[in-house]
Formats: sequence, structure tokens, C-alpha cells
Amino acid sequence: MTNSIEEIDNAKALFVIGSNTTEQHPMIGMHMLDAVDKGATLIVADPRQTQIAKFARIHLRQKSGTDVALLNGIMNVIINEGLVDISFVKRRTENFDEFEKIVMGYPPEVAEKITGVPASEIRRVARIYATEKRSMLFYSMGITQHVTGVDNVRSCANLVMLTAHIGQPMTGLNPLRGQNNVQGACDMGALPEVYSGYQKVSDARARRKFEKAWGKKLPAKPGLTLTGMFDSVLDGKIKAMYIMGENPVISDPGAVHVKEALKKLDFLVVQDIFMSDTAQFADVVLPAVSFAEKDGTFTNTERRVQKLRKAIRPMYGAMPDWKIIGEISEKMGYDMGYRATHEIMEEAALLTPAYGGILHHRLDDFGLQWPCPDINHNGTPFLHRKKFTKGLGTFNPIDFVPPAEPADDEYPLILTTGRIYFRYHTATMCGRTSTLKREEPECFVEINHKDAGKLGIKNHSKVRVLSRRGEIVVNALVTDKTPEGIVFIPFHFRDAAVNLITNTAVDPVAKIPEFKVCAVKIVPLVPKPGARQAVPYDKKNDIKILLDLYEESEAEHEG
Ligand SMILES: Nc1nc2c(c(=O)[nH]1)N[C@H]1C(S)=C(S)[C@@H](COP(=O)(O)OP(=O)(O)OC[C@H]3O[C@@H](n4cnc5c(=O)[nH]c(N)nc54)[C@H](O)[C@@H]3O)O[C@H]1N2
Ligand SMILES: Nc1nc2c(c(=O)[nH]1)N[C@H]1C(S)=C(S)[C@@H](COP(=O)(O)OP(=O)(O)OC[C@H]3O[C@@H](n4cnc5c(=O)[nH]c(N)nc54)[C@H](O)[C@@H]3O)O[C@H]1N2
Ligand SMILES: [Mo]
Repeated sequence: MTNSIEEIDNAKALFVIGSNTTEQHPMIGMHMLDAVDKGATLIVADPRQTQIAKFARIHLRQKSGTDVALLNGIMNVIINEGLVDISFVKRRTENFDEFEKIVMGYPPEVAEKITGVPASEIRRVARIYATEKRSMLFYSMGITQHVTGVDNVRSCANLVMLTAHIGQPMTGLNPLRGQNNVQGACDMGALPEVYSGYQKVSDARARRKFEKAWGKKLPAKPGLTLTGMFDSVLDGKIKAMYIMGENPVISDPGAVHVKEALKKLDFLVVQDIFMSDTAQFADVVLPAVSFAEKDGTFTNTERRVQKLRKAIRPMYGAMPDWKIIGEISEKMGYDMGYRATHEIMEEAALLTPAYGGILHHRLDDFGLQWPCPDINHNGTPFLHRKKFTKGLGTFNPIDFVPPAEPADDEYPLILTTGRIYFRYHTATMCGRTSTLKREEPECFVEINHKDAGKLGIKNHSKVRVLSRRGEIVVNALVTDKTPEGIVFIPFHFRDAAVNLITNTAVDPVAKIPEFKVCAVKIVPLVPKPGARQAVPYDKKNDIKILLDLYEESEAEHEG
């Protein structure tokens, strides 16, 4: 986030696009609802009627994968109605003219045709967001998990610059990060093209600095991305893999392809706190300890580095990740020499300008928000006050590009995937508590009652969901939460792993998969005569067993 969570309480307009905030970021959702209580205008852009959307003054229900057209439509109104902050655009940005040319091609009526959102709503949102001084924009996976993920984020950046809603308190471009330390992992360089603090691998000066600190020659070429690595295994270019804290058998698109790749490897190491689905494929499993059994830091979504304190003793044999890696490194001939986590933090501070003043002993109370360049600095609640990191902010002219796999006659419905409140990802962790399982025992597909009616699908009945890549069997949840033509399936259930059917197409720049749009068809199933009516919940049951009990319903097809 460019800004801070606390600022939400006093914001006047909140524009939430592609985030199911109260379910996936409930603490932040609470701040948003507090702001609404105090009179803030909440605008939500999400095809589904999420919980947060119910509190919105305006809910834009665009077709999945049309956010660029929606945002261009909003910006078209802002420019044509004279709502641009001209002084900010002149002082702080570049490339406005090129950008304006593209946006002029998206009057609200054109945007309406692409997105399905009425032009009048687009106008209303543009006026509220632009004229309210304290307007914050939030986004999450609903706009990033697309082949146009980078385009979507850049369009949001265009919008905040156009209206000068950046570089001030209670404004900003605020991505809500997912896992507790995904921000920290990225900050520390767990990305293919950067060292810690986003210093580029390709930058010779940065590289020399790290080479000097570590006493080793470092590669000048960026590494592969997650999805690229599995492709390279299948191409025979990668022979061994070390997977830590990730369960790609369930979480990666094209689950079949991932399993094939894992089987093809000569050697696989998995380092996890549980025997995950991916660990089943490993030659060696290294037991790590959980957050409660170790110390160190986590960096949260508002860039706040927080101290983690050990609460319980680790189980026999399990070790913190940093220690396991250190010991392996030592056995491979390179002694990292860390004896405790504060020593790692000291090295991070030395090599990472934004973390320069972040040391364990300074984090005791509330932590510190980077950039915190030196030991006398108290951290930064919001970014880009006087200038952008790179100087001027660049407007990007962005045209609408449709999703990789549109609906057609054979696969007439758009599937979007995501999360639910009572589950966490691949369920290696949350799947171990009976309380959470009780709340959402089985996978489901949310389907609009009109689509369900046409297909002869009854609420809570079993259906088969098929794409060009595979199929799963789930329960139908007939609802108005998802609009006609769109269905939603959560990705948490290994018995109905939705990544067997999602599209493997990725964004050309960020390589993030298009989890949010693919084409599917749905076929109702009915119990076979004589078969047991109820299928007991059994995690060993797979789709074949289910299909033995059910058959396609023919009588109820309406074409
Ligand atoms: N309980 C729980 N909380 C979690 C997680 C969890 O597994 N369980 N996971 C965490 C992680 S790692 C992450 S990344 C976050 C993710 O948090 P979110 O991004 O909020 O969650 P998602 O369910 O992936 O998707 C968000 C919304 O995007 C909408 N959407 C789908 N297609 C489109 C589209 O084309 N445009 C727009 N604008 N919206 C669209 C969906 O309807 C959905 O409501 O949640 C974090 N919090
Ligand atoms: N269809 C579809 N697929 C998706 C998404 C979607 O919206 N739709 N969302 C994507 C997103 S945003 C995300 S973030 C991914 C999540 O995908 P994953 O990260 O693969 O999912 P998790 O279940 O969180 O797996 C994390 C693993 O880390 C282990 N673990 C937990 N703590 C520790 C630790 O301290 N050390 C070690 N070594 N291991 C630990 C857990 O036991 C678990 O096995 O899924 C992605 N996949
Ligand atoms: Mo995530």
C-alpha cells in the first residue's frame, strides 16, 4: 500500500476494485466499514455481490476481465468534465498527451458496451472519486489475476495520478497483499529479477554491492518466474527443485501440468510445516516450524515491519526456515554465518536502503513502516509525497484487451475463482481444524438462478464443471451473488481442485496466471438409480467415485 491502514478511518471516498475485503482482509474491511459509518462513500467494482458490496453506495458489476475499459471510461469522464488536477499532472507526471488520446476512445457509452456497467454509473463514480479530496483506491486479486493484470494496475495508477489522489494522507494506490509476509518476501528479493529492496539484478552497481557483501560472483540475468519454472522442467531444462512454503499441486494453474513436472524432476526437496500435497512428490521433505515457533519479522500490507516472537517450543526435528537454508548452504561450501535472526536483519539494513534503519530492537512497540533509511528515521506512513520513486510519474496509454479465453457456444459460462472466509488457500493448514471444515465442508459453484434454471440445476445438487483442460464435480449453490453468465468456485478444495480447469494463460509482463477468467460448461448430475443417495465426506474420495454414483441428467436439459 502507498498509504496506511489507519488512514482509512478518515477517508471520504473508498474505491474498492477486485477485492472481497471483509472476507479476505477482515481487519481492513472493518476500517472501511467504520469509515462508511462516519459518512464515507464506498464504491465497489466486483462482478459478484460480495459482503462489502452490500455496504457500497455504488456497486459496479462489470463483466470479468473488463476493468481496463471500466477505468478508461471513468477517466474519460474525469477529463471531459474538467475534473483533472492539472497542476499535479503538470508538476509530477509525464506522458499525459499519449494517455489522453487512448482514453478519449472510451466515452462511458463505449465502456458500457464492453463492461455491461451503465454509463450513468460510470459518470457518478468518476465525479465522486475525483472531487472528494480524501479518496483512497484499493485493489486485490480481482484485477491482478488476469492476462491484463499489469494493465489493470497501471490503469489504477493512471487514475490516482489524474486526480492527484497520491502522495497525501487518506489517498493512494493500495494493493491489499495476501499472505502475512508476502510483502516482506518481495522486499527481501524473493522475486526473479531483484535483490532486496527491489534493487535490480541487471544493475551492475547493485550487483557489485551484493557480490562484495557475500564474497561471490552473482548472475547478471534474472531468474525464471514460478509458472516459467514448471514449463522449463517439462522442457528438460530444470532437473531439480527446492520448494519452500508453497503447495503448487493445488495452487498453480494447470494442476495436471504441475504434477507431470514434479514427477519428471530428478530431485525434489519440499520444505514445509506439514506433509502437503506437493511434499508427497518429494525425494526429501525438510520439516520447518510455523510462525508460532520462531522469531524474526513479518512485513504487512502497509509496509510495516513487525517483530515476530516465539510463543511455543518447536516440535522435535523441525527448524526455522532460515536455519535449514543456512545449514544446507554450509554443507554446500558456503557458510552464511548467521547465528540469530537479528543478524540477518542487520545485513538487510546494510544492503537495503529502504530497510536501513530497521533493526530488531526498534520494532518492539508497533514496528516500522519502510522506507526507513536510517536509525534516526521513524518510518513512512505514506509514499510519494514530493516525488515518485523514479521522479516523474508516467501515464501509460492502455487499451482494453479481452481475456484469453472468452465464453463460446461449447463453453458458455465464465468461471472466476477465488477464496471464501472460512478457508485458507490449499487447506494444508486450515484443513486440520474441524471448526473451519464444519463451516464449509465441500466445494461448490456459485451459479445465478437464471443460468441454473436454464440448465435444470437445483440448489445443493451435484454438478460437473468442465473446461478445455479438465473437469471437477461440485455442489451447485444457486444464488444471485454471481451475475448471469458468470460462475464462481473457490480454490481451497483438493477433492475438487479448481486448478484442474483454470486457464494457464499468463500476463506477458508479470507472468501472473489468469485465475479470474476461463470458459466452462456445467452439466447437472442426478444420483444413479440404486446408488447411495448421500456421498459421505471423505477426503480420499476422488472424482471417479463420485461419478460412479451420479450420472448426467438428461431430462432437465433446456438446451
Ligand atoms: N479467509 C481467507 N483470507 C485470505 C486468503 C484465504 O485463502 N482465505 N488468502 C489471502 C491471499 S494470499 C490473498 S492474495 C488475498 C486475496 O484477496 P481477494 O483478492 O479479495 O480475494 P479473491 O477471492 O481472490 O478475489 C477478489 C474478488 O475479485 C472478484 N473478481 C473476479 N473477477 C474480477 C474482475 O474481472 N474484475 C474485478 N474488479 N473483480 C473481479 C471476485 O468476485 C472476488 O470477490 O486474500 C488473503 N486473505
Ligand atoms: N484458482 C486459483 N488459484 C490460485 C489463486 C486464485 O485466486 N485462484 N490465488 C493464488 C494466490 S494469490 C496465492 S497467494 C496462492 C497460494 O498458494 P500456496 O502458497 O501454494 O498455498 P498455501 O496453502 O498457503 O501453501 C503454503 C504452504 O506453506 C506451508 N507453510 C506455512 N507456514 C510455513 C513456514 O513458516 N515455513 C514453511 N517452509 N512452510 C510453511 C503450508 O503448510 C502450506 O503447505 O494460490 C494461488 N492460486
Ligand atoms: Mo495471494
